[in-house]
Amino acid sequence: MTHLLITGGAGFIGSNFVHHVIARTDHTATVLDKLTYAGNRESLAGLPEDRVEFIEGDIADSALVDSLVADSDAVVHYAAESHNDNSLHDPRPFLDTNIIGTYTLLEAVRRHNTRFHHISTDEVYGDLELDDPQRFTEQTAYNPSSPYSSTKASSDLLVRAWVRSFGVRATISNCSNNYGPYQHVEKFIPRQITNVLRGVRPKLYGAGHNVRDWIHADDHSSAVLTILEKGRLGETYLIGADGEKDNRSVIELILTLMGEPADAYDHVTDRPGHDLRYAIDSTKLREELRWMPQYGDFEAGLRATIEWYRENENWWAPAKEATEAFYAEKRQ
Ligand code: NAD
Ligand code: TDX
Repeated sequence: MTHLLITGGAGFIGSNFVHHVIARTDHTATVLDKLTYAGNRESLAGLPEDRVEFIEGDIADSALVDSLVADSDAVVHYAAESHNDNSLHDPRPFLDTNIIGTYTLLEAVRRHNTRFHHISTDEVYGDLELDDPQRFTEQTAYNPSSPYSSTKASSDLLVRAWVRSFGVRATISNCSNNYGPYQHVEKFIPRQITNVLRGVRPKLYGAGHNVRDWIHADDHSSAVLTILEKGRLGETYLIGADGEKDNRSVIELILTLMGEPADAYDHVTDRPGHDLRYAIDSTKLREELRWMPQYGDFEAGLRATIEWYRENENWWAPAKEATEAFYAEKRQ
């Protein structure tokens, strides 16, 4: 049996991973999470207390991190400031958590020779033209656009350096856009679903031609577990499920699935520096580690996600007002 330290496990993808691991393995887990505005203990409700321990704390707290790493067989590192729009208005927390926090964890796993898996994003590669036949691969050069993605790129480079210079036993994964339960209402899909549930018109940035490569959060979890179990140390694996969709199509599909006219949304001020297109080639992960996504049907996954938000208003309602107040102030 393995004991995992999961950072950011009260956030969207981290909590999905905790549920996935508890359901599919006999591992135990300690979740280390600062409970920022993005963290929610309710996302871990119902998990067995004898298998999941929760610690509220900061990944940049080296004494705390050291003691937790000492008691763990492996660290899976999700904690981050994760929202591009926030990073455009106040970048500082992104440097503190994404760079200094990752550095703090790396120093601890180096001291204790602990297996480390670093969660990252396809945004480190910048963006692609709409008609570019190429997709991102593990060989694509780093070219981040936003404060968020530049701090994630920095954290990836720290991991690579700690592998090469100090022999840290680490792997990295860069995944595309996730959707599914427990995603904060600041993000595109939950923002629009909860707007419709509240009788508010969805908000599309600019013309909405931007393309994102959608993957269900549970497929991200199975990929991370596969890399943790079978990945080659020092390697990077891209995670994606061939889910490219433009934002306009996604907003129109949400409206249609929720019984509203497909054009009942507003165009709002575009995001500065808005990346045009992300697209992942996950051949390495599929061929080398035999991973396959299970949620091939985006429409079915989206319908289930809409149902989840319909049934879990208690989970998202407390964050909705503050999130929309932020967007209203920034006119997005
Ligand atoms: P999220 O914002 O929903 O969750 C982040 C969690 O980290 C929260 O629970 C928060 O409280 C916690 N946290 C923040 N700062 C902390 C600190 N200093 N110490 C301890 N905990 C802290 O983010 P998410 O969307 O679940 O993303 C998780 C990870 O996956 C991030 O590393 C992100 O870069 C990566 N990722 C996200 C996506 C996506 O589509 N959302 C895609 C690819 C990669
Ligand atoms: O109200 C909105 N309207 C809109 O058109 C919002 C919130 C977003 N958008 C657009 C911007 C993007 O093109 O939708 C797309 C998705 O936006 P986000 O949900 O903010 O995600 P994105 O910026 O693509 O980044 C996400 O995927 C990669 C995650 O937030 C990152 O953490 C991850 O690394």
